[in-house]
Amino acid sequence: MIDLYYWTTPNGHKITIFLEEAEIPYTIKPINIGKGEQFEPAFLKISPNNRIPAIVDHAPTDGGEPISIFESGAILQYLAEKTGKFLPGDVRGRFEVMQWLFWQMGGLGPMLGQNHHFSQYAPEKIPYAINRYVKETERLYGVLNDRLADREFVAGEYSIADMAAYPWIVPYERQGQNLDNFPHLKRWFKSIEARSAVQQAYAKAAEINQSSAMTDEAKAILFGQGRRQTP
Ligand SMILES: N[C@@H](CCC(=O)N[C@@H](CS)C(=O)NCC(=O)O)C(=O)O
Repeated sequence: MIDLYYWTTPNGHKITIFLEEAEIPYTIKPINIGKGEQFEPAFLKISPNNRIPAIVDHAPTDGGEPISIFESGAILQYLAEKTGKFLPGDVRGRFEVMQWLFWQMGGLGPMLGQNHHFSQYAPEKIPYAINRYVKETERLYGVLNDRLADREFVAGEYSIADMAAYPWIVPYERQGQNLDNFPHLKRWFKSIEARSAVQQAYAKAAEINQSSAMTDEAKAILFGQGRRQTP
């Protein structure tokens, strides 16, 4: 059984999408990051970076003690290796997927996250910062659109690279983007949106968190974090 430490954000959705697609049983342990639950000592033992998602696998394939993992890319790779799904076994196919997974983890996620921050949440509207991240989002959308011009999915068959990228495209309007400008990306987006496992994953999110609005309390907790005091 897998415990998923989760909140209803793009990095959280990646993992519910995988678990729904692979049809493996899991228990959601909600970590409400807007209330500061990511700083609880028990969670920090699993996820020392105080970020969701994280998992604990109580039945690892080596038969040993439970394994805990943080960082959504590492979790996707772990689950793919455990189940033998959504990551090819051959070296070429595998690294086709891995390079796009790392592209998402190092580029698409962080840059679009900064876009959200400066476009939606920052107390001051800083035109330079908004423009920088909206343009970078547009550039990254263009890279993905070109990649999808002659293939159905990001890397071979539907894989963990698609599951990592999709949740970050969902808020495209908030990122100042119009999918009509990226027709291949739009076709890919619609095909993933229509998958029943993806719909299940988002339905779970709606059950767990009815309000996606960012409160002032949440902003105070999430933004401007400095070094944590060690106990
Ligand atoms: N690189 C990390 C990023 C995780 C991340 O930024 N999680 C956010 C929600 S999407 C979070 O938990 N934030 C809590 C906080 O900032 O304290 C991953 O992909 O797992």
